[in-house]
Amino acid sequence: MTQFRFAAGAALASVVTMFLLTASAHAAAKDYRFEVVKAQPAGKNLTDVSVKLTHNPDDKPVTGAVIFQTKVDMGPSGMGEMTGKVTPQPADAAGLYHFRTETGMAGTWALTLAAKVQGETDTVRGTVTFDAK
Ligand SMILES: [Cu+2]
Repeated sequence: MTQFRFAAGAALASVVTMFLLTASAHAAAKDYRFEVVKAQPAGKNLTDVSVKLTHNPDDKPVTGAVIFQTKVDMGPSGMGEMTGKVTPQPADAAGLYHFRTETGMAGTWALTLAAKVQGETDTVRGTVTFDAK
């Protein structure tokens, strides 16, 4: 009986460990936020959007993240199926990430980003909104 209890306890402990590892990995991705710092018209149907990535626990800007997925759509205006084009521009040392967006109509658009952050196993994802003129 003692041996059985020990085995059950060990199994439970490993389940708890797995759960904690999973929970902390998910918490890591939520420790970040994307914010629009500037959205500037850059010609017909073009808007230059600058986004700041911040690590919430210490409120510090994140530099050197690799943005590997981008998308713009008109979801915030009730037209989620309407998409545009995003061209990432070089990031700067201050932790600002720049994108040129090409949008087919004026209104509020969503920019969705997926990033790899140094030291973070989880992908960091976020969506920001901006106005296209
Ligand atoms: Cu639209």
